[in-house]
Amino acid sequence: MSERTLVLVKPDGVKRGLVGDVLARVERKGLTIVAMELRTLDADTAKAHYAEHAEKPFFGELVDFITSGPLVAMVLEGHRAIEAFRTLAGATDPVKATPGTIRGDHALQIGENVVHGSDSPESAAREIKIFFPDRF
Ligand code: DAT
Ligand code: MG
Repeated sequence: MSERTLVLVKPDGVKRGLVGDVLARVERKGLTIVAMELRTLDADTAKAHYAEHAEKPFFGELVDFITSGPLVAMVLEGHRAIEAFRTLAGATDPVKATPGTIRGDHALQIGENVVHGSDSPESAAREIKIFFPDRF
């Protein structure tokens, strides 16, 4: 079951020089990069991407953080790509993320957890449209 997922190396990951590490893990896993771009989000795009969290107390911080510098957005394709990347990423809270995962190896704070990966086929379709309109 081939599917697509939207993955971000967030601004903390770019600043810390972790783009290569994330890409190496993605490629080693066998997922295919079918689109990729370095860009800095404006607040409206960030709010659209994280719309499901609009009512959360951390929403303001989340938008400030994700717009704080360049990020790398990519679309990955492959067998069960959505779940496959979420497994590579590890738990949202890096303290709980298993060592060997991206977050488990590289992060400590929940607000700066290096990567984003879509969590369902519906989210993936919505997020891919935000970052790569008209490409898929
Ligand atoms: P994920 O990124 O694993 O899909 P999520 O969708 O629940 O997690 O949350 C989106 C991002 O928001 C998450 O990567 C980091 C931030 N976040 C989540 N819960 C938080 C909290 N309790 N405090 C601060 N930031 C939080
Ligand atoms: Mg999420």
